[in-house]
Amino acid sequence: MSATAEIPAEPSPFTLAADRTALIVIDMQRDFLLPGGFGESLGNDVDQLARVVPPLAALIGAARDAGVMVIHTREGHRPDLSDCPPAKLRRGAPSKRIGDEGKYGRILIRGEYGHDIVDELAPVAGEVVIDKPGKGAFYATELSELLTAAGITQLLVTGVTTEVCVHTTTREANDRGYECLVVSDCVGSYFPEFQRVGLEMIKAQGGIFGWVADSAVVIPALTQLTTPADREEAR
Ligand code: TIU
Repeated sequence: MSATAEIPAEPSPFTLAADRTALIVIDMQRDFLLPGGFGESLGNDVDQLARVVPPLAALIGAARDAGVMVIHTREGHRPDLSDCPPAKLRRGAPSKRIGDEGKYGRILIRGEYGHDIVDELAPVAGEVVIDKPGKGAFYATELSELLTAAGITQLLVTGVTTEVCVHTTTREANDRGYECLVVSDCVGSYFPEFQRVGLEMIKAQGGIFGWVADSAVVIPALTQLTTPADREEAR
């Protein structure tokens, strides 16, 4: 056990630091993953996202065991839609829009069943859930203050969708000085091509936005880390 662990990531090794890392789980909500939700209302094939759940559940478990902070986000809006820009509401020609009644309650509205996180990845007591009105998790949320207060400088980035909320959040984090490692099998897109290119774009140009590695190498690194209890004992 040690305070850091080396991950064989691309484009270069990533040194994971136990007490400076958070795992961020972006928008693993029923509205994106289940038939009848927002994702499907936009014309997407929601089956594409299901494969993310098992490896992400294992990764979250490893982070919890290592005492690494787990932060969940949910994209959604107030029931009166006052925080939903008209341009977002009007966008495209979907069968249903944000705020409409869907199979799991009003689509992408806070407090509705569909807005919440899928059962398999439900937050446990003490984990932070950030409600965000936009694609990026830093926009109009308390995330920045929370990470600063916790001394976090590195993010393991997971969730959906790769080219939308995962990319936007990773770019926001990169500009704020965070080192981001995107876990390739724990992010998902409705479009296989966007999944492939989205991951390429993170690690291109010497890691222009960050690093990429899959859970098969990130989980063993997490298990090598000392836990907060170990670190307390060593003091
Ligand atoms: N439509 C789509 O791909 N994504 C979103 O609208 N939000 C997130 O990515 N969370």
